[in-house]
Amino acid sequence: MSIQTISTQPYTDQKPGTSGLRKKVRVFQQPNFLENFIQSIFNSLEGYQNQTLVVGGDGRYYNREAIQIILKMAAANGFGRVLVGLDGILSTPAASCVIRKNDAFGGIILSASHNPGGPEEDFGVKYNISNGGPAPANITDAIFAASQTITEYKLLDVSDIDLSRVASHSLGHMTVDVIDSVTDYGALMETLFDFGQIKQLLSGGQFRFCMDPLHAVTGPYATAIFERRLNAPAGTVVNGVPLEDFGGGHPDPNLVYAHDLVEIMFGEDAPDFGAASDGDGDRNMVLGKNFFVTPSDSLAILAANATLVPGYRGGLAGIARSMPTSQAPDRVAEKLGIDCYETPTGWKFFGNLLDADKATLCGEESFGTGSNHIREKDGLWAVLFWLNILAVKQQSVEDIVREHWRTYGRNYYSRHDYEGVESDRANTLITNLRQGLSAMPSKTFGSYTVDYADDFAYTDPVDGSVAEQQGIRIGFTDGSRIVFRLSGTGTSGATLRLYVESYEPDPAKHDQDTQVALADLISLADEIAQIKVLTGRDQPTVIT
Ligand code: VG1
Ligand code: CO
Repeated sequence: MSIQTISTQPYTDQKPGTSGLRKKVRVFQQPNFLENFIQSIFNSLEGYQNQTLVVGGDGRYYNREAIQIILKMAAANGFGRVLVGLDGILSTPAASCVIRKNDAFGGIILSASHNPGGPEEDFGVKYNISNGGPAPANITDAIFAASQTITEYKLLDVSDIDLSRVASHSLGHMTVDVIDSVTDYGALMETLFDFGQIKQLLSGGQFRFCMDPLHAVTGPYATAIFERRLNAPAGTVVNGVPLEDFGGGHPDPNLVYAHDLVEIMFGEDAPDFGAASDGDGDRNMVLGKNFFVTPSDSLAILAANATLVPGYRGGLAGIARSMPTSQAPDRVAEKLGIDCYETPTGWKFFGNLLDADKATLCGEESFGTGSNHIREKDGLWAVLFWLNILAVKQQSVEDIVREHWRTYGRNYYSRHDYEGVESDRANTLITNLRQGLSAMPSKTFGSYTVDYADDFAYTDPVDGSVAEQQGIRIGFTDGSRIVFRLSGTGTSGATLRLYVESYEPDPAKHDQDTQVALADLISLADEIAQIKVLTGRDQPTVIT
């Protein structure tokens, strides 16, 4: 058993995006590509000798091979212990939980989240720090810088470890503990929610619930927690076995990709509550009987009802939402007399707010909700939160949402994605918008007058770090907004995201179809950004 030092050369394309490094599997399989990136992570860190590292992934194609490589590299680089999920499986929220619970130095999560999996699809690597959250920009910048000058990496020359049983192994001087993927996470959930009451709801025979993990990592967690621990009937969890290619689908919980669930929830004799989660288990979609809850509304409703749930009985310190997320949570914060922070897209921007106890609940419009219990968004947590509220209030999902709108007004909200656009065209569109910003204020478009127009910049209130160029915002005097930004998680071409929001206080006008309610703003967005002309697309690829 010896430490090998292997010569290598930099790859130029190892810059992490919104959430880690995401590439096609074939790119990761190039000689030394994964090894370079892992060694670059280690090279950019200090003080990890003999410390604990957590490793796990969403089970997608190449997960197991990557984990064996990472274990051998961690051992050769001097880590003392690695905790790895059984079969290499850890959901993103579970990894965050395990890092925090075991005082680990950090963690490596293997996932491309909601992107498809399989030999021709996507893979990803993300580094999380000791608070359990995604590495902030200064660390990901350092990793990228290290990847540009790398000359060698270290690997322990040993055979693979058996990840299929919970057991402890020695790898040189390092210990590898294969841990049950669900135990720590399940125990944490039990401290936050009223499991007794949820159990009564789920096992009473009256209330019907359907959970669809889309053949991704949440399957084992959902089955263990809902069906085994909370006595939900067998079959409550559908598509619950993680597959390397997610059954060929997009493990993305929205109305387009979670079609099985959508059919059930909008079909005849639909269950009372339905939910789906994404590839790595950090996203959630929540549905009532024939009713869709937007992620922005979901965050607002969880916040407004938080004191019904044991873990949040003491109230919230604050709320944080990403900039493109609707302003529905702001209205709840205002009523509660707490702050609502507006951050750039990506969970890494919530870490400091959570650590400093400035925010308790956080959320993004992209089906992400979470709290200070960990430092990642958490799909199953959101589902349990809703179940706890439903168990207490004994109302339907739709009634709860409509009651919320009556109290706070309704924020009509939609996101239009233009996927796979040529990068040059997408960049031109954003550059043009940027150049037009200064001339925008006070301009009128039909009944809309521009109140402000900027390229969103964020100063972290805790460490003062600044993030610029985080999305073009155009706000109108009636409170409506359109936002444009380019995705930082795609693996081919560019994805343009258009976010549109308007506010309707009048309950008599809360029954409109979202796309109809937003139609004027949507055509205005096209007029301002010339989306059709510049992307060459007539319509978005996905509307959520
Ligand atoms: C997208 C979402 C963003 C989310 C990120 C990671 O990023 O918009 O809100 O934090 O994915 O989510 P982008 O840059 O493509 O818009 V996940 O579930 O992929 O870890
Ligand atoms: Co995800």
